Formats: sequence, C-alpha cells, structure tokens
Amino acid sequence: MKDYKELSICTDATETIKKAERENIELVWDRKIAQEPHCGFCELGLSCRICTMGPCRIDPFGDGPQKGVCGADAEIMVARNLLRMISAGSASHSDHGRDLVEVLYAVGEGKAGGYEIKDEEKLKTIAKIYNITVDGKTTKEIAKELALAMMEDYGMKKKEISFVSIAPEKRKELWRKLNVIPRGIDREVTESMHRSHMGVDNDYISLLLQGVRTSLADGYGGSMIGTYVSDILFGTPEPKVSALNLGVIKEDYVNILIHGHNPVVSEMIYLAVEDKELTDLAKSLGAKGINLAGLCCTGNELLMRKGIPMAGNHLMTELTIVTGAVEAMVVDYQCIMPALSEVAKCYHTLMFSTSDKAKFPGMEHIEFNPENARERAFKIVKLAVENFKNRKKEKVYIPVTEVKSMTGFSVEAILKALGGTLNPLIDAIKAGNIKGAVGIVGCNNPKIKHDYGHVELAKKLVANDILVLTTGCANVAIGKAGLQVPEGKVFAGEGLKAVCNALGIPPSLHIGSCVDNSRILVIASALANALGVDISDLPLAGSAPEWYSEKAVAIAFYVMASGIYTVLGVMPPILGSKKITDLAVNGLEGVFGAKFAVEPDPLKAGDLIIEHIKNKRKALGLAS
Ligand code: BF8
Repeated sequence: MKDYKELSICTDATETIKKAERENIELVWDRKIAQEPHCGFCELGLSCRICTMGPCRIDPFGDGPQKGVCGADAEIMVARNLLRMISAGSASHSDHGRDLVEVLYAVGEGKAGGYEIKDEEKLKTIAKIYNITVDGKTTKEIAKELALAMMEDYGMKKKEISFVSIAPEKRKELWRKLNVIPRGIDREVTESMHRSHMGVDNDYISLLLQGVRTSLADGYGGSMIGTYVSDILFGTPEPKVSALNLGVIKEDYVNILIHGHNPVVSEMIYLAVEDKELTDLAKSLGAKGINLAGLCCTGNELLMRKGIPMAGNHLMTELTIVTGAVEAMVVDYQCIMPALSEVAKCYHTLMFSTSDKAKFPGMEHIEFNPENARERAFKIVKLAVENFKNRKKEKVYIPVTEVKSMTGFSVEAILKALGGTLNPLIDAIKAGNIKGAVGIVGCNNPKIKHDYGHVELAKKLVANDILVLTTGCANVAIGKAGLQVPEGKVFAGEGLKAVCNALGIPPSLHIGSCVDNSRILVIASALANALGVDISDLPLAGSAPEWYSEKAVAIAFYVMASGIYTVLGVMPPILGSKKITDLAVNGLEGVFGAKFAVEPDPLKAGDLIIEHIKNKRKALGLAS
C-alpha cells in the first residue's frame, strides 16, 4: 500500500492512485521506486557517455578517477552535460514553433485546409517587428512573408534574431558585450551539440555562455515565435472562466483528451468535437454529447483560447485513463509518457499519435499535416465516439467535481484589464500594494509531492502581496487550489487583495503554456522600458518548484539571463562541479544581475523570493 498523502496534495490524484493500485495498474510513482537509488554520478553531472572511449565517471569523493578517458575534468563534464540539456529543451520549444510557422506559411499559400488567420491585428504588429511593410498587402501575403522571415530566424543569415529587439537597451548591450545574442535558433542548438562533442569546447565558462545563447534562442526565438504564431492563427487569449481537475471528465459523455503541446492538432480536434453530425452520432449511441478536455500544454493552449477545461497536469496524465471514462486520448508531442498506452490497454481508451516526430508503441498513428488536419481530426473523433459502446460502466470512477478557474491572461488581456497601459500596475508596485511579481512555471516530478511545491509557494507569495503569473503544469496546480478565480483574493495580502478587487482579477494569473513563458519576457521588458531601467532592477522572480524537463532548464537559463532571479525546486545535475555550482548560485549575479537558487521546500523558497523582492524594491527607492 502506498502512502497516498505523500504522493499528491490533490484528492483526484490520491483517489485515482488507489483505484490504480486495486486494479494493478503500474504508475509513474511505481516506476520511480523501481529506479531507486538513482545513479549518484548522473545526479551530480559526473557521468559522460558522449563518446565510446567511455562511458566515464568522475569520483566525487576524490578516491577514484578525476578525469574521463579524454581528460575531461568535473567542470568540463558538468558543463557539457548541462549545455546538452539546454539545447534539447531549446530544440523542443523551437521545433514546436517551427511547426506553427509552417502552418502560417501554408495559410499564406492558401493550402492549409481548416486553418486561417484569427488575429489580423497581431499578424500586422508582428510583421512590423520583422520590418515587413503591411500596407497594400493581403492578409495571406503578409502571412507568407512573415513565415519566410521567421524561417530566417531559424537559419544562419542573421547576426541577431528578430525578437531580441523587444529587450531593454541595457540588457541588449550586456548580451552584446558577452556575445550571447542568438544569431539563429537552429544555429545555436547545432553549435551547442558541436561544442560539446569530444575535443571541441573545453572551457566551462565558454560552454556555459553558449548555453545562455542557446536558451535565449529559445526564449526570444522558438518559444516567442510559438506564442505569437499561435495567437495569430488561433486568436490572442482573453480572460474567461473554465474548469480544472478530473471532474471535467463527464460520465455521461464521450470523453476525448488532448495531450502534448502543439495547438495545430488540438484546435482541429476542437472543431471536430463541435460538429453536429458527430454529436448526433454520440447521442445515438447513448451519450449526452462529446466532451473535450486538455492535459499539459496543449491543454493550456485550448484552455487559454477556447476555455476548454483541463483534466490535469503532467502527473495526472496516466490517472485520467484510470477513471475508465476516456474514450480516446490524442497526443502530439513532448511530455507524453510512453507508459500511457500500457495504462490504456487495461481500459477501453483508444490512443492516437498524430506527429511524424512522436510515435509510440501501442498507439494508432494518424498523421496530421496542414492539408489533411481537418479530415484526420474528424476521423479520430468519430472513432472515439464509436468507442463509447466499449466502455465498462463498472470501471468508471470520477472521484471529484470540477473546480472553476480563470484563464486567458495574455499580455494584451492584462493591458486591457489595466485600462490600456501598464501605469496602474506600476503605480500599484510603487505604492507597495503589489510588492512584485513572480512567474511560477514548469512541471511535476514524482520526486516531489504532486502540486505541493506549486501551491504552497503560490499561497506564500500572494499572502505577501506578490502577484503570481503561471504557465504550464503549475497553472493546473495553482488553479485547482482556488487561487485563479477572483474569489482567490482570500489568499492574498491586503494590498494585492485591493488590486484584485479594483480590477476583478485573481491574485494568480494564468498566462499560458510553457512556450508562453515568452509572455513573461514581454511583460518584464515592457515594465523595464516604462521605468527606464533594466529587467534585473525590477522586483521580479521566477520559480520552477517541481521541474523535470530539459525544456525547464532552457527556460531557467533564459529567464536568469534576462535578469530575473530564478529559484528551482529540483537540483539540476551540476553539484559535481564546485566551480559551476558556485557560479550558478553566486557568480552569475555579477554578470547577468540575476542568479539561481535551489530550494525544494516551497516555504523556504518563498522566503528567498520575498527577501529578493524587498532588496530590489529598496534599490529602486521603494518602500518595502
Ligand atoms: O511544456 S510544464 S511537464 S507539459 S515541460 Fe511538460 Fe513541464 Fe508540464 Fe508543457 Ni512545460
């Protein structure tokens, strides 16, 4: 018997974990225990399998080998491994952005089936950032030209990628001095892989600076392109109320879950679910209709734009299937545990993969591209509806009812809530009603009690008048805890509560998926520009209390390099190098005006952030 209370703070999770145990279903927590003890060399970053002269390990206690076969010491080994983590994370966000650019291009060419431009205004605004003239051109012409210009951001023609232009002048000067401005997204990822090959870059500082440049290619490149093109194609999010937790899965309905990251697939599934013929088919089979719900970041994309409810975050994905009420799960890519199809085998759930880049044993592969997406989405939804008859009533268990949560706080929506300018926010910060703002972002990790890190940190910060912004899996955790509805002001301190009352907003704002951390960069840059300071002067911080993914490492680096203090709840594999660890938690401050801290206890992490915000306010001459 598991100690359920130690696994998650959420009733929907613990109740469904119990069901899984009764039904002999293996879950992520079981597999984690089977892996323990984890390899200590790997945890410290002191193992290397880059070449076949190894694999090599360095003894952290000094008794065994202190160098790999090639001569790499602890610094080189840790730095190379870290650079490869950043590169994989940046590649993932950016390749997602690339798929959106291809759809934008296909729309421009008139070859994109069901896709269209939903936000023309934004298309034009972004085109102008790329120095594309818009007057006298059709929407399709602008779309095609912008897509081609964005493709150049992925290449090697440029000295600086385009969105770097949004950063404050001081920050750009610093980046130029350090030579870390990304020249091309793919170029930086490729160069990182090259530099970390045996016998190329063996200076740990140089390797880490390339890590910074690669992460900036993600934040101001692939991720920002992903966010903006999604807004152009599917609409810029606006505030709305939706629902979260396993209770969004409806017993009387055909339930379809979408999981992954790319809205290109999920938006088409959304359209098919709205189709009357398919709904009638569902009704003819005894269901009340078709119910669509999201998981992870593709869920966040649909939640932000369409108000489609979310069934859960990363560690809830297996548990949704354990409810026994899911007719189909449709996945695109990233954060999709290959274990899902094994769980699905124990129920009637059909599993569909949709991307050429992400195939899974045990899933039926129905590939999407811009031309066929509409027809494929209808095919999948029809198969899901027909699967309703295979549901075993006795296996259905949905342990909770849904919780309401607000979403849709794009930068434009925040500005609108503020009356069109950042001034009310700046005034509230100056007056001390809002002491500062913190992005709580990132994943779940079975090494940390599910959602505990996110929720406790968010509660502590809002109680101290610090506005919270959420993305990714943190959104679901904090929303489920009730902090993302206007009534969530009960958790806030008096100052923040007054702001929530005046604006009708919650103390924690959901701003999107993980690529939408780029929205934090936009807000931070706009705030710094409005005040005539650098981002590192602002009372801001970032935190990833439960991160697991390489993408989170890339995010942490571009947030830090933008000048934002970043607190991680899980230790990255760097402790094997004293020099790199010291640089991360001390030395970076003198270079980027920001550094990392690692603190698994969210209450202590909250103390670190509150102290940091006090210091930043003091330096700006604001009362603490
Ligand atoms: O990109 S927060 S577990 S779903 S990696 Fe994955 Fe982490 Fe969730 Fe989204 Ni982000």
